[in-house]
Amino acid sequence: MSEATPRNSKTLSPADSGRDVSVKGWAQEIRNLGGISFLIIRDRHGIVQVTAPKKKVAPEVMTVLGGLSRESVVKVTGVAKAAEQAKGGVEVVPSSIEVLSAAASPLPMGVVDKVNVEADTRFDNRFMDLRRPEARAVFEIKSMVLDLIGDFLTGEGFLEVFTPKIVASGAEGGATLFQLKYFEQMAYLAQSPQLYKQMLMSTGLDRVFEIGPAFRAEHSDTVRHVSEFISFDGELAFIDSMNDVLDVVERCCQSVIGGIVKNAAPQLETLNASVTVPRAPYPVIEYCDAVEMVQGTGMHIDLGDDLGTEGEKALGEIMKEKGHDMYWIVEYPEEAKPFYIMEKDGTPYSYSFDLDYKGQEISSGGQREHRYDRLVQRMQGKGLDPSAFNFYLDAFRFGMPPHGGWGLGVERLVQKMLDLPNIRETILFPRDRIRLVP
Ligand code: AMO
Repeated sequence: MSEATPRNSKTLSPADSGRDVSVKGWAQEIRNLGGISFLIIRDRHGIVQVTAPKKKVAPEVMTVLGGLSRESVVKVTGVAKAAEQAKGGVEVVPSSIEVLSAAASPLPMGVVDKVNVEADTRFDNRFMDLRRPEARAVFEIKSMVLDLIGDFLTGEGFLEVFTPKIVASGAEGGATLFQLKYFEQMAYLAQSPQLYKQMLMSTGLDRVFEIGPAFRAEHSDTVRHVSEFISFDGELAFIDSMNDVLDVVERCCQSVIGGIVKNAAPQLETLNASVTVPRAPYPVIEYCDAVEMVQGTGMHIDLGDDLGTEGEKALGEIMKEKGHDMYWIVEYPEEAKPFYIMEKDGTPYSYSFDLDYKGQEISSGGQREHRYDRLVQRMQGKGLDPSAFNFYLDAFRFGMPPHGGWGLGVERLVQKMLDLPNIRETILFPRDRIRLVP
């Protein structure tokens, strides 16, 4: 007997008609209608219909179908048959059905049922939730985003690096540090590769990027904060001004979003999402003007304040009306920015920027203070003890070029691009103040 040809929902086609095939997947739906039974098998790419007319298939097959529980994993072997009414125009008439793993019942949640399942139930049963094609499509897109970032930056001469995630000091403020015991010392989970990517600027590796986990003990429960996210960081040396950084980030975002529009049509269709490439060049709004624009909506905000979630949203609305999804906000007050950002001399402002996408910050960065003395002064000015940063400061004492860079939250980019209501939808197993499992 000839071996059955392995097929899946993508490769099985009416051209297989008459051929012995085998398909594997989850039993999404089983309908036993007396004279005929239908089994819908789901795999990564879609579904395959198995049609079993009682008169034409072996009694053992009908017995298996009669006792099969939804979401069991099966291998069906049989003959492919062109069938107009079946998805893809082809069905399989089974000669055997092997249950590779029987699913218990009841299921913790439905996979294809139309009822709305609470987000918490979905995240509690994420393995099951991710069986939904629309939940999985997000991760196919996220993976493409990461590839597109890598392709773009490699093309621009950037080197991919990996810096430690167990660190001795934080760079983004003590409030969001996770502390851990590291043998006989105290250590932290890295909030950002900030200090390390800057140190690399003194080595001759003058353009680096990193895509890796970053950890923040965020106490507030919001739709855009989690305690573990993927940070896409870049740093480049010998810049003339902050604009050199804006230029790279803007072209990178255009390339990534353009790539998704071009290559992710099936996933976008599954998600019922439409993505448009933002208009470029992105408008550059000075912080002071941004504050004025937000004030103009009637919201109370003072010069010097953080725009905050509501301010960002209000600005997003204004910019949307002007036809812009992406825009820069530049030159924040130096007081509001970390020690490593360069001050704009003679002003209370700094060479810093945020990139906002549809009313939400997705990236921030700036030109760095590369002058050792000034850097130490800035640390002291912010109440930090420079001696805790000697490992970092040393890299500034023996020849550090002017440099700048950015950090971009990959999940926030994906969330806004796909208009998802919550950042958690873009994370396989999200971590927040409450959630530590699964
Ligand atoms: P910042 O703290 O603004 O800057 O972080 C950079 C980007 O990371 C994302 N992000 C988050 N995403 C999800 N959950 C969180 N809790 C969270 N916190 C931050 C955001 C944000 O814009 N070292 C600097 C970057 C630099 O100057 O190069 C930094 O980390 O999208």
